[in-house]
Amino acid sequence: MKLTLTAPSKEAALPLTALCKLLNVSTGSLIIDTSSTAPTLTSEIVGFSGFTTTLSVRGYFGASKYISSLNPTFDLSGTEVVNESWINSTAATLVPVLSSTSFDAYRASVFTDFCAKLDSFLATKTYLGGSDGSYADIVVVSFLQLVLKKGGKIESENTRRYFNTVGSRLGFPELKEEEKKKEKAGEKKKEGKKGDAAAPPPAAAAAAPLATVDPSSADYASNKLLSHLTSLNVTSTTHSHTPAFTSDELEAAAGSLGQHTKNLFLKDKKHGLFLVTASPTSDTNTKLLAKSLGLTGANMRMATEELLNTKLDVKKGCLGPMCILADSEKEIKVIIDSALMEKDVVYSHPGRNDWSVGMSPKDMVKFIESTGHEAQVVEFGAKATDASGPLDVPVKKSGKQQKKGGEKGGEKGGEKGGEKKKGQSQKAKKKEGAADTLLAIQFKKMESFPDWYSDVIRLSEMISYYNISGCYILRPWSYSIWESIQDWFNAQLKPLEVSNSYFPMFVSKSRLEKEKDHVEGFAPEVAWVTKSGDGDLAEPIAIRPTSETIMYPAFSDWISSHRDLPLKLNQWSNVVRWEFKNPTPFLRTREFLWQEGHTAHATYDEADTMVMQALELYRGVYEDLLAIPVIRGFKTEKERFAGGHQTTTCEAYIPASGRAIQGATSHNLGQNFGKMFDITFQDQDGKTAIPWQTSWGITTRTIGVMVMVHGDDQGLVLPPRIAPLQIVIVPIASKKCGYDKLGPYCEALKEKFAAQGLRVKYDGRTIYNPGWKFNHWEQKGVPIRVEVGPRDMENNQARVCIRHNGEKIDKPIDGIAEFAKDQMEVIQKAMFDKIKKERDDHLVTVTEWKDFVPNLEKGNLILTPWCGPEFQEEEEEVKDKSKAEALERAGQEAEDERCSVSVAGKTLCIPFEQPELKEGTKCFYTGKVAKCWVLWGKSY
Ligand code: 87F
Repeated sequence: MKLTLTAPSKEAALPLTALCKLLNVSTGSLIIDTSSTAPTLTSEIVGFSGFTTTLSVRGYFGASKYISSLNPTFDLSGTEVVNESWINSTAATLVPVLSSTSFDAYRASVFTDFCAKLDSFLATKTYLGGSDGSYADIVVVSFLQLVLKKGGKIESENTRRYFNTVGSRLGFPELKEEEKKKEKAGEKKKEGKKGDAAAPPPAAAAAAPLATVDPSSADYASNKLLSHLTSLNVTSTTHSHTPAFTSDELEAAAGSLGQHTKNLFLKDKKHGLFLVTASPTSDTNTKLLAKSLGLTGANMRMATEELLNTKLDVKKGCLGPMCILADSEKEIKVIIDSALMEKDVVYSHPGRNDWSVGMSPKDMVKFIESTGHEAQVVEFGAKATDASGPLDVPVKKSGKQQKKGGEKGGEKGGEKGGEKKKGQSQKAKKKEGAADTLLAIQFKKMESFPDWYSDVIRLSEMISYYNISGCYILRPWSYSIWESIQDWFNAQLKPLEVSNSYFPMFVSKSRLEKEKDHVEGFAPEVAWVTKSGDGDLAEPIAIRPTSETIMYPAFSDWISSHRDLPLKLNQWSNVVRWEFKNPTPFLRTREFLWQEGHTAHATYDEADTMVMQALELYRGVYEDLLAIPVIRGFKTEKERFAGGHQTTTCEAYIPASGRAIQGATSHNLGQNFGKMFDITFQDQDGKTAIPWQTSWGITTRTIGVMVMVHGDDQGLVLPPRIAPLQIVIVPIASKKCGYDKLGPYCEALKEKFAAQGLRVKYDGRTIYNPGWKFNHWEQKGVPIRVEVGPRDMENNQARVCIRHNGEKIDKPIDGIAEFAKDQMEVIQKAMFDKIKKERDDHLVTVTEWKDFVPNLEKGNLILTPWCGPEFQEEEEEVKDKSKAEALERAGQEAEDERCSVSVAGKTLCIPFEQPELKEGTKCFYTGKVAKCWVLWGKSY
């Protein structure tokens, strides 16, 4: 298809070109008529005549700007002035659909919404704008076509007619009515079943054929369990079939799909509620189950239908593991049959028994864990009737299910309990017993870094997933690290006379947009509150993405004389930045926690001192608390905060990904904000002056960097200074020497450590065996584990195990606490030194372009001579060229625009510590005289 179009400006034409690229159509000739300044567009497109409607401009600009911005390879050198609210509204409708790689339930619901609005608009119109088509129509119909290609469905009549009218002029295939009708008939059939899915099918009802449920259907989108599943980004397929009430009926209706589940909701007076998901062929004898779970005095019974309805929000016959989502009180324990864990795909009901959703058992566990429940894997024997032989007593596979560490079985089960055999490959382990690996980190850091990271933050109990993309729950284990950072930071702020304060989280539109440079480029990330209840707010209000525009009007009120300066405030808060790139817990999240400092001073020099003092605090957080070396420096013109005068930064390095990451920033804002917010003071000579301001911030990203830098294949490794627990004491009980004897010995030991000011815990739980505990605390990164067994007691000693290097040292009780206290500093330093060496080994100097990309590929940080911080275009060229070259070398065409990281080399900073720059040294890229050394790298 070829389009010939005339656009009134380059700005207007480029987004349409972008859209065409996205659609893979040729733009033919593109004539740019820049003499037209009107916000309406004159176009000549094959099959269309000229149009002038506001809507066309709005739809056109909004959609195309967004489409364009999603793909950095589009040439968008011209930037247009557009009404941000158009873009925002487009962002809320079209963008989630267009930016998705799969067309899931969420996208389907957005699309259905969009079509419904469009449909009512088109009830009396053929085109959006006037009597003939316009840009808006092209954009909207192209958009519809894109969604159709992704698997979307146009359900509404007017929209379908409209699509065919405009689409035929654009050469899109017609959307046939027959297919629609067939679809509708199919839907009606299903709807007939929907309301009474739990009622037995009429005896004469013909069996419904197996069919895949369209994720874009309204039924799918409105299913809470499937929506939650979608939010977890797991692969699944849902099938519809005849409602099934028993395993036999299910087998008849959908047996061909593969491995189904039987699900039990059990109640025990003493031990509470259990949701059991097992293979239909497993023996789910409740006595054996109770025994297997180590429950004493248990009498497990089927829970009543009422309990099923109230606790799991599901009707009888429709139960599946996903129903656990309803248990917000977390009172139900989830048990999974280990036989299911060995299957590739497992099917269960998503709350209705005429649907079965298939997913991998790992994803089933992911779902359960995302609801805040632990999935306990238990091995049930096969049913007695099963040909495989007599009934076995269920054996607990994971250590978590072991009852007592000291019992024979417990000792034997040590390895199964989660302790890893050194030198045994993960895969081999996985094969041996899938249930074991459930509680262990399943990925190796250097083999599958993102998966490893996800496992570590969940299994260490730092993060739980949440049902809004980009938002995560910070559990006590991670929040406590944040509190350590806060405590340390607050103590440092005192001598600097910076006071904590708190400002509102909302900001009015006029204030947010007062300083244009400041919001420019950031605008798409601002989240707005537009409604209260059903009503629209008189004016939308933004949720703070940062607080300059919230604090500085108050600064204007408070500052009038030099006596009011310096004003030094800090705030601990949450901020919201609605990112569209892939989120990563801690590193890139839509809401995050931070500290933001804002100060005003009488002189530039005072402000500059403050900037450096704040940066020094950030160095302290990274190097002294988190044991992560950083490089401090200035940002180049291109990378600095546009609203300010100069930006300084702390850059950290993550060896496992070969990427740098900005750790924190401190800005010298100059007088820019003072001018905009009318902040003035009478100086000592009585003259009116504008103060010099600074702002600086560090976020919960710190925690993610720490995990990535120090973690290993066993899980988290915490630097002692911020570890919520520094020592855990684990008793190794035996039949002869049980908890009764070991307990007091361990408690006394605990007191010794506590007296040294160490954060210590005695893990005397009898339901977990030592192997399970070793694994658990290793995953959580506790710096020292102290093991106490019968022999240790006899010899008046204990075994000290160091998490970060695996060393084990037997120490007499006398002096053990002093030793541990010293070890904390030894470990802290060793962890820092190890990472510093690794970082320094990846720090190279490059003076010629040819060496640049090969070093980026090695994951190196690259120091080059550079023509100067002001050469923005050249810097952009290096970025683009290095990306193109790296992709070519890797044999790839383009990067996924949703990906949060790029292969391009970016400037990280102009390090404060500059090596000598010999006279006559040339810039490695432009060949001009070099003015400084610049640090480059791939970054987050
Ligand atoms: C996103 C949306 C709107 C960053 C944003 O670095 C505005 C912004 O101004 C924005 N993302 N920024 C820059 C923040 C500057 C500055 N603020 C105080 C800091 C440290 C803490």
